Amino acid sequence: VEASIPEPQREAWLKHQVSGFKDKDGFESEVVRHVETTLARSMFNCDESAAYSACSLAFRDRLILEWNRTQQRQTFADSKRLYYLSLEFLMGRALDNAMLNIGEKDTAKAGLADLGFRIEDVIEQEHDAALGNGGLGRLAACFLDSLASLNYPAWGYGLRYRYGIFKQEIIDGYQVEVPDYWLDFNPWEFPRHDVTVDIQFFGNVRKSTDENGRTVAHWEGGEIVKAVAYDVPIPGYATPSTNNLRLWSSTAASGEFDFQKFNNGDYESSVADQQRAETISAVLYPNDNLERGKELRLKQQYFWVAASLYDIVRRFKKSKRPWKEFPDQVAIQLNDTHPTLAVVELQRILLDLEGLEWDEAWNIVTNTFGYTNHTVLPEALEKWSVPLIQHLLPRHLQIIYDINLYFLQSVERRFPDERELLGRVSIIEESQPKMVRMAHLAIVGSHKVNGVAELHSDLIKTTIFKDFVTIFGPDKFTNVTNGITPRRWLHQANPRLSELISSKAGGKDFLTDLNELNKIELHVKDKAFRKEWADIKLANKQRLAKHIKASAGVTVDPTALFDVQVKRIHEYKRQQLNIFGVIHRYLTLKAMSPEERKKQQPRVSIFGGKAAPGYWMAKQIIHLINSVGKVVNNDEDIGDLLKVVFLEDYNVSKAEIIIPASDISEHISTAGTEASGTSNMKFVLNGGLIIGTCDGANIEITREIGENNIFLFGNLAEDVEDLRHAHTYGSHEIDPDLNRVFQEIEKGTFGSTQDFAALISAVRDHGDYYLVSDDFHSYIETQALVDEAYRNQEEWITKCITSVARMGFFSSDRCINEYAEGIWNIEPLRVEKEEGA
Ligand code: KOT
Repeated sequence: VEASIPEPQREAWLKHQVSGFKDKDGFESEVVRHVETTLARSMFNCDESAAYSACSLAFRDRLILEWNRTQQRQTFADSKRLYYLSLEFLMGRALDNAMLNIGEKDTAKAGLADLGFRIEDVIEQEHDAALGNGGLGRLAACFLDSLASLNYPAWGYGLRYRYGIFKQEIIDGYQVEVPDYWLDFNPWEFPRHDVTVDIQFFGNVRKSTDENGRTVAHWEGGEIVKAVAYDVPIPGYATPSTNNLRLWSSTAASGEFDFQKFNNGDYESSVADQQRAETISAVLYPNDNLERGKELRLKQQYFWVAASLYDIVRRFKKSKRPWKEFPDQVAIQLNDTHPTLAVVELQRILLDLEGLEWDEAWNIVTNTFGYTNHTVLPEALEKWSVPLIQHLLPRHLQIIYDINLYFLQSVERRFPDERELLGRVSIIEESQPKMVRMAHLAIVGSHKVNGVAELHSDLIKTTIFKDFVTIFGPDKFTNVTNGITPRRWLHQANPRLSELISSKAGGKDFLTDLNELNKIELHVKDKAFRKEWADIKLANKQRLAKHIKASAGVTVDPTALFDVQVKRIHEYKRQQLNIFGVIHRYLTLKAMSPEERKKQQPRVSIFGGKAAPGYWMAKQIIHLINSVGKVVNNDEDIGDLLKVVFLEDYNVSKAEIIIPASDISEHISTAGTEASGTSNMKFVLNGGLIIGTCDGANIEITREIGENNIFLFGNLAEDVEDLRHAHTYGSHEIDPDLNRVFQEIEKGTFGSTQDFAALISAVRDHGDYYLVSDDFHSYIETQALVDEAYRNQEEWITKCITSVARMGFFSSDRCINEYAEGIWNIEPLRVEKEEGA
């Protein structure tokens, strides 16, 4: 690396090499320097917010130096890189993570104390980077952590939204959305005003013939929007490797304003042009598992994909390799179908701009891409109308049609007698208007397609992508079960548990090799260990109880059973089943004598999660939860036996408080609907048990921890179709206990009955698509088993310790290694570990 500096200047450069702070004293001096110079504040009026900024800048300096070295190492090694394309990166806070991954949190803690600050208060100042909706975006963030920690050469590419997922307020029991403007002061990004790409939209296609008689397409006219790169350093844990997340921001192409218009006095319209360009990266679409086909969303997708590919191709071309080596240097992973236009864009670059022949170009394209499917829900499968693509991206539509033509021709040659097959697998749906099926395009354009948990990967092969298995063979389809990073979700969120585990597992190796957790199972009978384990859980519950009091105004008893369901609000995730169950519990308690009540297990039912702003039913569920809480929490007969809490604005940093405090968490989706789920893994890793359906990763969690350590209930995925059919065509008897719950709601016990009518009639009158009634009895019975099991605290703690010990499989490190080996064909770059890291 040093040899890259020209000899005459080398000495000067090396003499002044920057290294960032080295110890507590150095850290303090950097903090003070940043307060006084970078922030231009006097050290005598440095508040917690300034301390956060200065502390972050001190750590950022360390990160960016390692980032530089990592990029140089990768360039010199010239090995294959992975590019992870995701419209969502749900990063949460960066400071705590940077301190822990660099291994200098203790230094910072002591240094901040010297300067008059508590590190917890400083960490609390940071605004979450919430550029995602839920599981899909958080998975991308866990993957970045693992890629860096495992020293893989990898970049993330995304959009720099000015507004992340909205902030949720609960007003009179209803969700209210408030914009999340998070960029006021963001020390974690580096604007690269020199790294820009012009992105074209609209216009038309002219064809010409070149000297070899080959038809060449020229995409002309339309408008140009400029993409500007913002880089976010991603530190690996206990390694100097620091990868890059590049986020694109949109701005008007010709400087600030169109000067022509400006000078003509058309000031307003030149400002409007600027604003229109900036609109592209302005806001994250707040839908989870739902696609609504909005033009601006398609613009976002193309803007981000085109900028990223230009960047990737530019980097590849510097190596002066022949094009056929592109897939040996570049792997691109499509995080769901959102970046599928990348397939078309790369084909366009190779064909129209680089002059390759179709087949040669297509070979390169299909060997480059991998596609991850995250959902089978029909309303989430992306389709774009042909007229919209024609208007926005005329050349891309032609290429999509050509891809489809060659694909269907090959299918027809191999399956000449199956006429319906062509229509089923076509990339174009012959509807009115015609639609482009993005999943079909992603499958045809990739060399591997994977699901995110075993059941899910089986389901896509046997249902939505069945025909493609026939066409491409089973080897193209594979499973990579999701994982989570133990750094954030154990070490950072639950430092005391992490410490206790390291004392019994022979050090911190479990943080980089999660299978090491199994060593703690040997200590399951150790009294002192169990006592400390229980103390930690109680302390985490006390912390959450404080948060509940402060944010929801409800007093809860930290020794009660904490029952948690936090995730996006969605009918398929069945928060309605949970709240109906809570009402059933309330009615049961009410019907008991005071003596009988005394024997019951006290519970706190904790909910959290956002509803998409346009998802009316989800908003009604939130309203019902809050309405039930209002009644139950103020009922003197009930007291501490049951409390119902809805926690406002669930996000990554709140998850870090909530998850370690859970006794039982709910993962109760209708079987076959939740592709994986990842919070289920986080809860178990933090010593909580789960109640769940046989769905997504719950199944593999059961396989790993043993069925005695999980509370499974409900119908199986294989029975769902028949049950739904029976609801529609047979008679649909509602579970009698559930009927009693409905009657109570309809009596007005929880307020205005009108609001909740739709939740009831979805079950009673509209086919109960999510099988709430079918699973109700089994759910209630299983909850009773949970109460019983919790009463035996010794048994319960044994279950918790045993489960944690067996969770090694669910590290995102395992998951990333599977992708690297089976899909990306990339290898880690060896780096010498720094001393003390
Ligand atoms: C789909 C469309 C728009 C936005 C998000 C989605 C989406 C999210 N599709 N699947 N997911 C979730 O992805 C997680 C990570 O793989 C899974 O654990 C979870 O089950 C999916 O619902």
